[in-house]
Amino acid sequence: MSIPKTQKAVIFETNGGPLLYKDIPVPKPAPHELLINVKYSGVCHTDLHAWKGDWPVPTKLPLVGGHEGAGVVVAMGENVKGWKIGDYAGVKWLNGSCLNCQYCNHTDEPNCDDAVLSGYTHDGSFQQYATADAVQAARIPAGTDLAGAAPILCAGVTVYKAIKTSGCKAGDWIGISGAAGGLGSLAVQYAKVMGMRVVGLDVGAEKGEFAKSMGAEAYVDVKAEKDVVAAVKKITDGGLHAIINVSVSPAAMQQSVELVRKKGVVVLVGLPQDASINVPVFDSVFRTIEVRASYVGNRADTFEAMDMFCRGLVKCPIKIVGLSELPGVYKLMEEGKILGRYVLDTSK
Ligand code: 8ID
Ligand code: ZN
Repeated sequence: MSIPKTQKAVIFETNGGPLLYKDIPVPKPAPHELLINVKYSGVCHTDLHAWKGDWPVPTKLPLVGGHEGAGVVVAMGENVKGWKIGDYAGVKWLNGSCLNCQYCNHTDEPNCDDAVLSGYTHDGSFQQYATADAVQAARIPAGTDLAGAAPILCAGVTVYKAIKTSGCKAGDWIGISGAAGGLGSLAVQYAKVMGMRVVGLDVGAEKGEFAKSMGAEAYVDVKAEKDVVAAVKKITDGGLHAIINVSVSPAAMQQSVELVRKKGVVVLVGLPQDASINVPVFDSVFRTIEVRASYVGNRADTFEAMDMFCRGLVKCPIKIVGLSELPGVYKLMEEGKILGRYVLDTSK
């Protein structure tokens, strides 16, 4: 397999600065890394946060973003075991960890102090050739539709794990706040497959139609509905058993505390800039509610989420555009105009 010396990528030199579509060198895999010819990459809202510099953890600069890259292994470092050239592989958010600390030992590798993050501290999948730690790279079965599989690598894994974190059981009511977005559209489907009854929450009627087409049993338009709490309580006969917050709205996250019933669980996933929520102590004790956080997933979560996709239990609602069109995708995302996930074709 011939590997070129240069490739197309989208790179930025300062947070919020120009997104340059240009030729850059093809990276060389370190001894523990794969070189993956990325065919498709999903665009996650995290990539937009990273470009804008929204979070207190700094990005590497210059940076190639992207962490939902699906492609083919074309080379590997001398220490790599268990992969072969031609295997399908995925670049995901977690791109290496120490594998030796208390968190790694308990398979909480995303919490490792030395975690390497694709499209954040390590150049990611908005390029034609990306390097990925061979331990953390996702395995994608041969013959899988790579464009369709790309969003599973972050959005799918993250929401699958978040639903498990919620402790919801089959038959329970689960709310998905941000139901029509990249994470939300998959969360609705995974929750349904796992037997839960889903209430989607998002902004506008079009997003409601979309969330219902993904499997939501009910939908609450948070902008049109005057009393969101009452509406959710009515649908669910007293409140949600849990709610997964995948919106980018601090107000929605705050309100989610009121949407769960007694003993309910609020799961924080979306990461709006500078957000915090206030949980009144009396109310939380008296109603015995819990606020939990969920951060991507580990290798087992990745395997399980991908397996459910490959068995056709969930589908990624994608729109494919060229890699060079990333700035336009960020604009639509910022304006809240995306249904599901945009996926970039790296050949264009
Ligand atoms: O591991 C993690 N915790 C993790 C992993 C991946 C992504 C966290 N994230 C974070 C991202 O960084 C981002 O902050 O999850 C958030 C959502 O990512 P996304 O799904 O990729 O974003 P999107 O496609 O833009 O979807 C957001 C949805 O939220 C809706 C929007 O309409 C959109 O459908 N929304 C908004 I903005 N305000 C809302 C509100 N007030 C709302 N929905 C309900 N109520
Ligand atoms: Zn992501």
